[in-house]
Amino acid sequence: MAVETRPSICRFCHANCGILVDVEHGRAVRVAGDPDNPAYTGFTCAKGRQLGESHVHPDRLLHSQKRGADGRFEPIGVERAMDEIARRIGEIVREHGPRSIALYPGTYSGPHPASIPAGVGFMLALGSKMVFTSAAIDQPGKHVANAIHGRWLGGSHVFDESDVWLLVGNNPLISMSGGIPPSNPSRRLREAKARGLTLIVIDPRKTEVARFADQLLQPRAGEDPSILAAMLHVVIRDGLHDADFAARHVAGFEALALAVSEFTPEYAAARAGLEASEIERAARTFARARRGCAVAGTGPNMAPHGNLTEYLLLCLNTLCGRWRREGEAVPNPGALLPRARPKAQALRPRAGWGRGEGLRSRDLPNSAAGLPTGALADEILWQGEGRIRALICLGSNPVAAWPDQLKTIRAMEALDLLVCLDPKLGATAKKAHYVIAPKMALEVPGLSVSSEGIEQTYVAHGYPEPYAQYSPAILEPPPGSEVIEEWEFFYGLCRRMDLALTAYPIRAETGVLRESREAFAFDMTRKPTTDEVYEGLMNGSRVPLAEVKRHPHGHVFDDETILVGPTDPDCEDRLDVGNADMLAELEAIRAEAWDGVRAREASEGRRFQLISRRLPNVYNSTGRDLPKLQKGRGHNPAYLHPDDLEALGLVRGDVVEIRSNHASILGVAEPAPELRPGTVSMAHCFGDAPEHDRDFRELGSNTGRLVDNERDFDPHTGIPRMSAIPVAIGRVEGREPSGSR
Ligand SMILES: Nc1nc2c(c(=O)[nH]1)N[C@H]1C(S)=C(S)[C@@H](COP(=O)(O)OP(=O)(O)OC[C@H]3O[C@@H](n4cnc5c(=O)[nH]c(N)nc54)[C@H](O)[C@@H]3O)O[C@H]1N2
Ligand SMILES: Nc1nc2c(c(=O)[nH]1)N[C@H]1C(S)=C(S)[C@@H](COP(=O)(O)OP(=O)(O)OC[C@H]3O[C@@H](n4cnc5c(=O)[nH]c(N)nc54)[C@H](O)[C@@H]3O)O[C@H]1N2
Ligand code: SF4
Ligand SMILES: [Mo]
Repeated sequence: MAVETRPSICRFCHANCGILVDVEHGRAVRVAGDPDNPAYTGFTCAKGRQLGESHVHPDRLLHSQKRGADGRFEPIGVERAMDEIARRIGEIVREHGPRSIALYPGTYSGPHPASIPAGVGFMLALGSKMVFTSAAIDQPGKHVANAIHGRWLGGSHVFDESDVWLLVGNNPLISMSGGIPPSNPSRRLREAKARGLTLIVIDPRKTEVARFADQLLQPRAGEDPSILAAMLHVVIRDGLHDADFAARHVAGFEALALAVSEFTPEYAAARAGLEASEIERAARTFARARRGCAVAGTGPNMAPHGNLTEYLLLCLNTLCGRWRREGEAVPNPGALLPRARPKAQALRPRAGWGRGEGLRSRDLPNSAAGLPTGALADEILWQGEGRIRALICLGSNPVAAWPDQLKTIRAMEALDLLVCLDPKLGATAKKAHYVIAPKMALEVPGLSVSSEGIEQTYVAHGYPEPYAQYSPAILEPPPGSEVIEEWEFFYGLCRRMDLALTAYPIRAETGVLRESREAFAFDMTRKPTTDEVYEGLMNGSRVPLAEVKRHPHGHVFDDETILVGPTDPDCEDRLDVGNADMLAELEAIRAEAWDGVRAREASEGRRFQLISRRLPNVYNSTGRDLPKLQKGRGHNPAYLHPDDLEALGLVRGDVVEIRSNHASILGVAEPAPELRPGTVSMAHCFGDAPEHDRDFRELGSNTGRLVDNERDFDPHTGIPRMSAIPVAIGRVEGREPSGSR
């Protein structure tokens, strides 16, 4: 049979790269970048090139599974699985109320546009608000900060037009996140540098993106609030802020100025292990540029005070006026997003937390980042009325990803019903009562809408042009398999439970003001096709889906220029840079006896900081089992500075014990001269349950196990300290390590 080459969208990660797939005998035998794609221009990464392999992986589930009383899995027809699951959910709801059912959409709910809308629609139809997302253990500070700072309805400056960019703890060349557009970030960065862009990076590790930095600050982890407060101190002290903008659109300036007045560059530098001149220079460079944004990533959001870090970054952007003004064109008038209706005005702040029903555990509130996923294990293990008894994992893997892995495992085992929609029997799915085998990316129609829509939740993210792509399904599922799409599962449950399924559009937290979309009611009498569902979900898009479909290689729909309109004459809304809670948190940081805390940590042996990172060839817990990606290395190395290795008497490949005040894991030492000494940098979502600990060389170790979710957590979002964790590092010698104790 001839090889047929078909354009499509990669969905190994969230970046939606335009690809060309060679299909032969119904298999994707080769995946390459699509040079005819106008936004991605031929880019792919190693993971994307293995997308085809992932579909035919020997461990892929071709049938849904049910775990029997003996703990073994047997295949089950998916219709029967849905019958049984719907019945069980019905029983639990009748006995304990809808609140006892929770949904956790994770990483692989993103690539399929109908997945989350249907999952959340099912929960709403059921009457349960217990939807927990990975956003609350990712960058929850972004959501909280956006809410309490307020939204600028004209949108922000974007990367492609900027002359300065500040990255705080993110690595867009690997993660495809951080405001450098996900469409070929390395090309965009090279072009921007050639144009004269100044890149400033604040990261304890000289990352892939930091190699391009004009200024790299390599601080101690966890000191971002002090560093950013000191940058604001410099900006205000030297009068580098946009005073006209502040006078017209900003509230709280005096309070912020007072709060940062004690954060001198000298003070912050002492805390962060930097030179004061580095902070001075970064602040001046950032403020003196004309256009650009400051953006943080997962590192500082997982370190303590993530909300404050994100808030101070918004304050910096706002004081420097990095928002689009009247008469400027918006970069993306809308493709699959609705048409932009931008205005040069603020939309006043909203509550950052305390919104609606919270948790029993520790009285944690609901926040702008949603319910506190970092505490969901506690809510499942809760003794008493209102406990969560059933959990649906939608493309997610709690045992790999949640803080405090051992508690997470206890929680999964305590559930009356655990259902995973997952193509693998991974660390969590192994604990499930039912695993629903899903279709995979190339078997499902694709849309580039998640990369476009991210501007509505993360400042300065998304596409810098009205780009969109649609791909039909280009593969049939493997012969003999019975796999379904995630939305079909929720639709199937609704049909069985006599519920009407409606998908609601997400509410924009930031980004350009746009026309609205309508809720989409699924036809419950005749099952729609996926294309019909997409059509319904994309209602109100500026470019009709039918038009997007006419461009199989993707297209930039730059037929319309939309300018930011004037401020409404009666607009009194302001962006708030003086939020009292945030400034009180900052004051508390200033009052900390930080050197005493460090001396105590050191006296107890915890002289290192464990920091988070991402590896190029895995996507959270996915990709570890693809031989061409791992090339024989299945573990997540414990990266340490060579000086630290020497001081510890270690060489590459030695086994170390990494101990927090909560637990310990084993790691394989690897030298990394790009690290700030005193840090250990290790990727998450590796390892498995304790019975596999001895296989740490093949499976890696789970850094989440070191996290205590109850001792050191954010009171508003519940995210525990997942980076900048004080740890002891010790050499393991004289015995064959047996794993974590
Ligand atoms: N210590 C520590 N913990 C962390 C982090 C950290 O940096 N450090 N990072 C956090 C972050 S940012 C996130 S987002 C979370 C991630 O948290 P999760 O989303 O819970 O974890 P993943 O490992 O991404 O889970 C994805 C699951 O989807 C399955 N899957 C793969 N392909 C498909 C598919 O096509 N369809 C379906 N339905 N499923 C599929 C995979 O097998 C896997 O089980 O982890 C968080 N946890
Ligand atoms: N290849 C690949 N791509 C991915 C993923 C993956 O697993 N693999 N995961 C995806 C997911 S779920 C997400 S959320 C995004 C995340 O995207 P990013 O936020 O860009 O994630 P990282 O690449 O881990 O970058 C975090 C950086 O923070 C630094 N850091 C750690 N602690 C601190 C601190 O306290 N302060 C400062 N200033 N820096 C600190 C680390 O050294 C690291 O370089 O990536 C996505 N893309
Ligand atoms: S960056 Fe993400 S979307 Fe692009 S090729 Fe790699 S895995 Fe696929
Ligand atoms: Mo994430």
